[in-house]
Amino acid sequence: MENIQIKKAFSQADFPQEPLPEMAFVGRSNVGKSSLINFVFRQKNLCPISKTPGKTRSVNFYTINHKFRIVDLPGYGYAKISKSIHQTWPDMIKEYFEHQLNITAIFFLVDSRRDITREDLVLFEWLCQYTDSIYIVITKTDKINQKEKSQLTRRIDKFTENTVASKNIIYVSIKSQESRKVLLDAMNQHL
Ligand SMILES: Nc1nc2c(ncn2[C@@H]2O[C@H](COP(=O)(O)OP(=O)(O)O)[C@@H](O)[C@H]2O)c(=O)[nH]1
Ligand SMILES: [Mg+2]
Repeated sequence: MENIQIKKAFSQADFPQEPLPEMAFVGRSNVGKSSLINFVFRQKNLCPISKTPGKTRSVNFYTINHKFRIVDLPGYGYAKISKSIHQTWPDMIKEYFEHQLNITAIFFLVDSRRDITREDLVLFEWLCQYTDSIYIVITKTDKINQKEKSQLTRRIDKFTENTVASKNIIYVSIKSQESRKVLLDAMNQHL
């Protein structure tokens, strides 16, 4: 059983000071970020799952066995009035990437049933400056069939060609134990 310590940060001043490898999870609100973190660490309520998108405003740090951290960033893309692309990114996403220096990998989550938008691409490209180890994690794959999966793969190939992520695409579902193993294997490479 893992030892997990949780720290919620509402401002940069609350970010953990002790340098440990950090793996950041980024994704649109409701993409399945909290569910996936709970699933990987076999916890029921480590990350609260919400029916109301856009609720989490804090950066949540989960320190695992005093060895590394999983960082659950606020979901983006949820704004009642969105004036520009960047205004739908919570400020804390920017603060996190600009201040934490031990980011060893980024997991960029995309919902298998939603179209990849221009907003996703802008954020993805911006994130690429912070690490060479960026994974595209396609979530909720239990909801799509084989044909939809191939279509999705083609679209993703198109936007990742010439980027570091082209070989790091992971398909996951919290209903598949294999997904858990695949994710843990990827994380293990960045401890
Ligand atoms: N079918 C299915 N539903 C999922 C999966 N992962 C998450 N969900 C559902 O998607 C919704 C949003 O999940 P949540 O983890 O709160 O998303 P977050 O906003 O990105 O943290 C919840 O209703 C989850 O039960 C999955 O792999 N398969
Ligand atoms: Mg969440």
